[in-house]
Amino acid sequence: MRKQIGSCLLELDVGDISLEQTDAIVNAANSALAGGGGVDGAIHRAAGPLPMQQTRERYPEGCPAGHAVVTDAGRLSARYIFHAVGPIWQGGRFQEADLLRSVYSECLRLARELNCQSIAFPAISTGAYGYPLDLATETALLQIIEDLRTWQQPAHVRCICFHEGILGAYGRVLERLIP
Ligand code: AR6
Repeated sequence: MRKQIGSCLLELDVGDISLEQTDAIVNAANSALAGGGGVDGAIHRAAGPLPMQQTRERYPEGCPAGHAVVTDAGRLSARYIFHAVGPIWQGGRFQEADLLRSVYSECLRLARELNCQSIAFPAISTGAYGYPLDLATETALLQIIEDLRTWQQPAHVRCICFHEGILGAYGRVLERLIP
C-alpha cells in the first residue's frame, strides 16, 4: 500500500529491512547499543562490523529511549543506519507513546539533516519490547504523517513489515488515517 502526502510517498511493504535500498535504514536498537536479536541482529549481520565499531567509539554512553544515533551502513546498500531506541512496553502509563513518537520524529529529523531522500523503518518496539502492534502502528503512522506534512521530506518513507500480520495492522490504520 502507498499513500501520497504532498510531494512525499509513504509506502508499506513486507520484507527484511536489512535488504532495503533506502538512503537510511532504521535499526530497532537497545539503549546500550549492544546489538541483539530481531531487526538489530539482522542489520548487524548484514552490515558487518563497522556500525558496531562506530557506535562503540561515538556513543560509549549508549542512547536513551526516544532517541536515535547515526552510523555508516557498512556492507548495506544504505548510506546510514539510524540506531533508534524505542520504549519497552510497560502497560502504557510510562510515556511509551510519547517515546515511540519521539523516536520516529528523531529519525525523520536525522534524515532531513543528512539529506536522505528515502528511509526505511521497522515496526519499532513491537518485537522483544512488547509494544502492542495496533497501538504502535497508529502511533508510528500518526508521527510519520505529521512530520511529512510539516516538512515535505524525506521524499520516500517505507515501513517494512516482517510478515503479513504486521502489514495488515499498518494497512488498516493507514487506510483510516488517509482514506
Ligand atoms: N526486518 C523487518 N522487521 C523485522 C525483522 C527484519 N529482519 N526482524 C524482526 N522484525 P525487534 P524491538 C520485526 O524485536 O521490539 C533487539 O534484541 C519484528 O517482527 O527487532 O524494538 C534489540 O537489540 C517486530 O515486529 O525490536 C533490542 O534489545 C519488529 O521488527 C530489542 O530487540 C521489532 O522487533 C528491541 O526490541
